[in-house]
Amino acid sequence: MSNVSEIICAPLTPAGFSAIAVIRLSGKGCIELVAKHFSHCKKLLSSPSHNLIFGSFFSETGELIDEVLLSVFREPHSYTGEDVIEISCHGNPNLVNHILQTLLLSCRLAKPGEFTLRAFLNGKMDLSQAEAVNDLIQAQASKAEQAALLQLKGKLSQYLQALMNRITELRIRFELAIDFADQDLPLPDFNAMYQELIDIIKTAEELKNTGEQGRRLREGIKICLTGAPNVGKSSLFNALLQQNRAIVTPHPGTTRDYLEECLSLNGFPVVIYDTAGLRESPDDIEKEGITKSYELMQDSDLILYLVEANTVTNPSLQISELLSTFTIPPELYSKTLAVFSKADLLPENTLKISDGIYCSVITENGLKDLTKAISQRLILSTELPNKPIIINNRHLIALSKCLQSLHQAKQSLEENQGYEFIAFELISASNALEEILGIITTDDLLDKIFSEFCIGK
Ligand SMILES: Nc1nc2c(ncn2[C@@H]2O[C@H](COP(=O)(O)OP(=O)(O)O)[C@@H](O)[C@H]2O)c(=O)[nH]1
Ligand SMILES: [Mg+2]
Repeated sequence: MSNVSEIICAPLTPAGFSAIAVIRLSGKGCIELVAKHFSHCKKLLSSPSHNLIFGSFFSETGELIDEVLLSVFREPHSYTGEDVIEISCHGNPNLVNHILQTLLLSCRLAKPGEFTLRAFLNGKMDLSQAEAVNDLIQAQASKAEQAALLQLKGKLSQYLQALMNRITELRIRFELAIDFADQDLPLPDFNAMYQELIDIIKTAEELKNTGEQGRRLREGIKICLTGAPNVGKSSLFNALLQQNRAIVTPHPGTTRDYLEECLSLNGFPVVIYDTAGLRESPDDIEKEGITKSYELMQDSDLILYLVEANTVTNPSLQISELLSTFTIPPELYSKTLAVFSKADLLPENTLKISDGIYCSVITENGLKDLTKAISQRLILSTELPNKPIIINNRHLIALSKCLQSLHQAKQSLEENQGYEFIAFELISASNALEEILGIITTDDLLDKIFSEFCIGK
């Protein structure tokens, strides 16, 4: 772990030309360090926290580099909890570099996530909130941002803290029961304690069940377009993305490798795959592509199976009957949505399969119905519940560990094992939750978490 007393420095804004760029320094002495290069040195040194000062920034040799605006934050009222100073300069990468090089003569470059690591170490936020900072920056769609923001604001922390308190209180009651048994005192109300344990398990399980929604927010919902060659998969892929991404031709077998793109649906991040059409092919590359198509289908949350609308001649056919004619393994039926493509080629007044989704990329008819059907099928509600969602895989693993211990405690109680076993399991359950909040951590874990951050955060 790095030395927390060192001054660290990094640009907060991406490299490139922009109106302004911001460089942040954190650590005891950082304000004095900048003052050595600043025109209004005295004003800066006596500046209160949360103050802005305009002036000139000079190099080590006294050469004017830029006019800058300094934002001063005094410990503990800063992002990191230490003295922090942010230099807003003009957004020219050469200027930024020159200022940075000047500063780096007296301090060092911050590692990825190091500002947030310090915020965590200085108690400005717990570990789950620190991780939410990164999730928020990397969120791919509005719902993922909302979930990360809730976590950053401490919604998950409060929920876990409350759960931890309940587990601790229950453990203390069991520990007291051990003493009571020794001293021949009247026994506590075990029924109530059992009921409380069941309730705790239920609360932990409810949180764990949000993990699937969390995974979708983190990784994106995977939707795979499939069907025979030439049914219009690539055309639909482009229409959903609203860009000409995939090559479309009248020749079957055009798409041999798969394509992958992201879009946002109802605020949920979606990864959509255009795949090679399913057929017996003599072409090795196409065969390989078809194998890949099957793998992607297994891995997807939803399969859109395209069938050309005018090839379906029996309108009284049930969708379920139709599914059995698709060239996909039966275990995938439950996550498959049949889509009737090229609906514009149907003669007028053709009878259609009831509740079949018919669409055309030429007239764009039915495309809205298709996205609506996808949302319904995946239960992409427009509102997220006002409850925390587990979006982080590390948290999900720790929560599973907690639940395992809680279930073990329940079993011990049902089997009338000693209360010390139950107390032991309850301690393990709290420890698992403490791991999420970072009350229990190791340097390795912190290094791993914060190395995934970008520089300057
Ligand atoms: N009339 C009509 N033609 C379409 C539609 N969608 C695709 N096509 C045509 O069908 C052919 C095959 O399309 P493509 O998207 O490459 O099919 P893929 O092989 O399944 O990816 C192309 O000539 C497209 O222009 C549609 O909605 N209506
Ligand atoms: Mg194609």
